Order: sequence, then structure tokens, then C-alpha cells
Amino acid sequence: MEDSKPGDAVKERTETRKKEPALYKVVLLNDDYTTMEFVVQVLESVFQKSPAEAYRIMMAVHVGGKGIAGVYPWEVAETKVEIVISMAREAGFPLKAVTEEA
Ligand code: TYC
Repeated sequence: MEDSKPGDAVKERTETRKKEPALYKVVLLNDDYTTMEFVVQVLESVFQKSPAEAYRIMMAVHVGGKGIAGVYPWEVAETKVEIVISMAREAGFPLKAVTEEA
């Protein structure tokens, strides 16, 4: 059998590629319409943040455009995004949340 042939390197890379990341960030995005109070309430109720930490994260998003609400396994992160979006739409706010690889 020959030592190597085209495709071998690709096959090796495929078999040894890194696993999918286990954890995902839930990222809140800033907007001009969602109230600060609502974002703090979401951070306390959905992400179990203390009032002080919730305020700190909200202000980081307000000033910097985005911020991390928490880091979770994929299904938990996706569910929290859905909860945030549905709470926001229910309250009439355009607040956005997305997941990112941690
Ligand atoms: N920028 C908003 C305001 O001034 C507050 C806000 C903070 C909105 C964080 C969204 O993810 C957000 N009312």
C-alpha cells in the first residue's frame, strides 16, 4: 500500500478536528427604545443576577453596544434567548439577544 495519497491529510484533519464548543454566551444588544429598568429586570429574572450586577451589565451594554448576560450549554443559552425575546416583545420593546460561541 502507498504511503500517502491525495485526501489523506484532509481525512486526518476531519478525524482529529476539535469538538464543538460546549458553552455559549448569551449576548444582549443595545437599542434606543428598551428601558434600562426592563433590561435590569430581565437580567435579574432570567439570568439570576443581583440588582447591582444586573445594573452593571445593563450599563455595559448601553455604553458598549453589547454585553454578556451569561454563559451556558447550548440548549440553555438558546432557551434563555427565546425567553428574553418573548418577554421583550410582550412588553413592546425591541431588545435583542443572541448566542455566541464562548
Ligand atoms: N439604551 C437603552 C436606553 O437608553 C437601554 C438599554 C440597555 C437597552 C441595554 C438595551 O440591551 C440593552 N433606554
